[in-house]
Amino acid sequence: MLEEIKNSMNEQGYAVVKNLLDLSLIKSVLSDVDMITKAQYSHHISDKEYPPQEEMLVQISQKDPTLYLKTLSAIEMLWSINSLGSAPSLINLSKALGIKVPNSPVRPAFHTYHNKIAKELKREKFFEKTPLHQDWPALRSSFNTLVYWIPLTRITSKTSRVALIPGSHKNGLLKAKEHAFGHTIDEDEMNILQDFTAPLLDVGDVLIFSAFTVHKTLIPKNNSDLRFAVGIRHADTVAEEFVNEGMPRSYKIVMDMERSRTLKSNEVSKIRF
Ligand SMILES: O=C(O)CCC(=O)C(=O)O
Ligand SMILES: [Fe+2]
Repeated sequence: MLEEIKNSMNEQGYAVVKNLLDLSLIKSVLSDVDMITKAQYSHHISDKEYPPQEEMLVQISQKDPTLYLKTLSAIEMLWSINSLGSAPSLINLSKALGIKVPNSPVRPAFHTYHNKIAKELKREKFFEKTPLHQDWPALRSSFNTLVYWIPLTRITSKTSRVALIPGSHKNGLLKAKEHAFGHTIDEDEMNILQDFTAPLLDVGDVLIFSAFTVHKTLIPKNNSDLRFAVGIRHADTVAEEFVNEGMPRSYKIVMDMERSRTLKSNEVSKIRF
């Protein structure tokens, strides 16, 4: 099993690992996501009744695409999402694949796709799906950095999902240009690119790929599902190339001083444990 995963990672730059995650971890994320969605909906849209979750998220995006993106960002702060990334099954697999001291070079990402939400995001010039890219330029972490793409909903042939180019990790870092997403692979490099593969996954399965594997979001025709996935990265803290650079961080933490200034002191004292 491990040999198969290693071979696939070395040759194809990706591997599908069946039943890697405990379903209770995923249920706990979904339950938190549900509570967050309801809190945003009842406060910003209507406190009469809750429509199905998909409808609540569509309405939030229609009211204000930025509010929708803030909702995703709040979801990315969840401990339940962090628990997926630090699950012993993932940590042990990373170690078995050569990551000696695993770290998280970036916070977990909550990836969603829904046709109607995509339309609202496009309207405001936000990116609604990822273009062709490698993850490594946004991380600049160890060369053996692993990307775990963890579906929280079943991925069928009709679901939006990750499409990868097998073996593309072997070309190392490709030239990229700027894009609303951050960066995208330069058209000049396209001639080395061949066929895509877009694995189908059950909840509990994990798609793992090299941070150099070229991939993008694939949207099948007639897609109408709401898809949730979590993106986790494991990098090696003691990799030579990272130690050589003095272990830099690629993301800066900037405190929003404006928020702190506008807090009303009488609201703070209500707290009871
Ligand atoms: O979920 C997606 O559509 C894109 C995911 C992705 O690019 C990633 O996990 O690195
Ligand atoms: Fe990516």
